[in-house]
Amino acid sequence: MAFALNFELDQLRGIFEKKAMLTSVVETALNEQIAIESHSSNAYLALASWCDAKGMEGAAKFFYLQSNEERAHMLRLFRYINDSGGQALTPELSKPKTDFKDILEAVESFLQGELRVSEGINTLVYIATQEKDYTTLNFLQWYVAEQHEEETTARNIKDKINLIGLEANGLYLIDKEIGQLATMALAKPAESVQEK
Ligand code: OFO
Repeated sequence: MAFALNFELDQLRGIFEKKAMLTSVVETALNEQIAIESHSSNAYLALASWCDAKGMEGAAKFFYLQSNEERAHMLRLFRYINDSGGQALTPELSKPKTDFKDILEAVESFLQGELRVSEGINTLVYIATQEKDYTTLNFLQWYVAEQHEEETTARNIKDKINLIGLEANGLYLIDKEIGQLATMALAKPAESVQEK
């Protein structure tokens, strides 16, 4: 009788517990990346708010969008960890920088943020390779491509600011240029990552 009961309990556990497919090293590294993406989302929200307060509507639109994208990247990691039998951890938020000398400093902080994200992704790729976790390696390829794109965008905006300059109506033109990037991004199909 006791044997039959234990057998049934084991079967029930099998239904409710997903088999862990991640090593604890990979799961910890993925959770660390969640914290990085979450911080980026928060930092870009602060950037958007600073632009809004300075009357730069185009740049504000761009950074609000970037903030949403980073949250989507964080959720993609959440889903992956939990779908792989691990547990995604909601990260603690550190206070982001909320004031900037000018739009050039704001964009520089965006570029530095993206470089930090790329560093995190590269570390994850290294760890997944060491752990021979080829499924995670495959999952990370999307992030590798995304980071290449985002770093290029940040560098292009910085180059444009340096080219146009902040004098005369430069700020107006820069704001318009950055706003156009947001409009173009919004015209693309939305990210397919959703909260459960
Ligand atoms: Fe998710 O950090 Fe850039 O895109």
